[in-house]
Amino acid sequence: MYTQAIDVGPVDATASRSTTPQDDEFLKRIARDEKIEPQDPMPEAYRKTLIRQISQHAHSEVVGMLPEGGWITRAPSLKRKEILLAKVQDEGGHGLYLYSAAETLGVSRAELIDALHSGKAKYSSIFNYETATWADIGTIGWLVDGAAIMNQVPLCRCSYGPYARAMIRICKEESFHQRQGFDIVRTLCQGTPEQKAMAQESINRWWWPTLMMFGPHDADSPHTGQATAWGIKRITNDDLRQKFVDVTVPQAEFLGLTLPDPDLKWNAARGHYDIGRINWDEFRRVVNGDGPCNAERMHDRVKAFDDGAWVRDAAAAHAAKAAARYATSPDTRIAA
Ligand code: BYC
Repeated sequence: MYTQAIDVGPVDATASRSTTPQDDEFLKRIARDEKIEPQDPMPEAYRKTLIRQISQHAHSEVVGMLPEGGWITRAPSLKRKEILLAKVQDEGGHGLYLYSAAETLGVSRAELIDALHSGKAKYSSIFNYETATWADIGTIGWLVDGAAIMNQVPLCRCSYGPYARAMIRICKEESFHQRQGFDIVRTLCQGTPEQKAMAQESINRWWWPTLMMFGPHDADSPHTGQATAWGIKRITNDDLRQKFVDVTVPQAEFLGLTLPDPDLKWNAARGHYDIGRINWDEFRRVVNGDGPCNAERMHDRVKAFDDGAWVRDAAAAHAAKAAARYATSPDTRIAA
């Protein structure tokens, strides 16, 4: 449904100022679209920007397991339960690849998780909304994963090698997630009038928060200019949001659903859909901790982390024992 091959165009590294010969060489590599690897020299600000974005992304994947996880036991059939279980596990896996990618920049996982739990680090605003009905699971797959793919496919071309490579597998899995969500919504739309109404009510609640996932308008985005010049972001927030709207409107029409925006209309001159005004006050409230489910999500995440302490302790003890065995007798390596 979504291409894995969005054309991202060349990087315009001229927007970056180089202050040292080393920075100069770095910017030339960015302009040549070379991948920057962990051992390569890089400006400190580039490293920090990547840690910020990759760790926020990792946190979003892990917190994103919570709104859907609560529906695993309530999915309407064994098949739907199996699919949802696999999807939620995939999100956990995405978090792990992304934490690993962030660690290559010299930050520890413990520091990153601490920043999430203390409220210092952000995660996507979208996961602070309630999953009140089964239709919300379909809507998350169709709209939220759909928006995520639109944002993440260009990240497969990001200038930092470990992030770009992690995104390739993540995007393939997200495509499956998007299709399973669309399939749930389509099934509801072809069901009873009550089921279709449930789907419509869900879309009404999720449409605007989904558009907020792409971040503030380009003019109000403090990071887009530099991140684009460094080849981290390859397409801006507004351009990605527009691409998402343009592919999603026909899908909603196909399903017989309406999108809750009276100003949504095709603009033939632009060759795109126009949309109404996004409620940025709501966005800021949710990002700053005052959304419908922020407190609940953070409580559940910290509890899950604390409840899992014994698993981490056991894994660390096992690894230490295996390393000690291997140090005295390298033949034990395979058994370890
Ligand atoms: N929510 O200058 P900007 C998933 C923050 S997981 C919260 O545009 P940037 C899934 C932004 O961090 C989806 N905060 O920043 C998982 C910055 O704050 P700081 C997650 C937001 O970084 C499970 C400030 O606003 N995807 O799909 O250039 C189940 C200024 O913004 C948001 C990713 O993380 C937001 N929506 O661009 C299902 C993708 N938007 O750090 C699905 C990777 C903005 O200055 N990340 N902010 O305090 C990105 O592409 C970019 O980081 C963003 C923001 C487009 C999100």
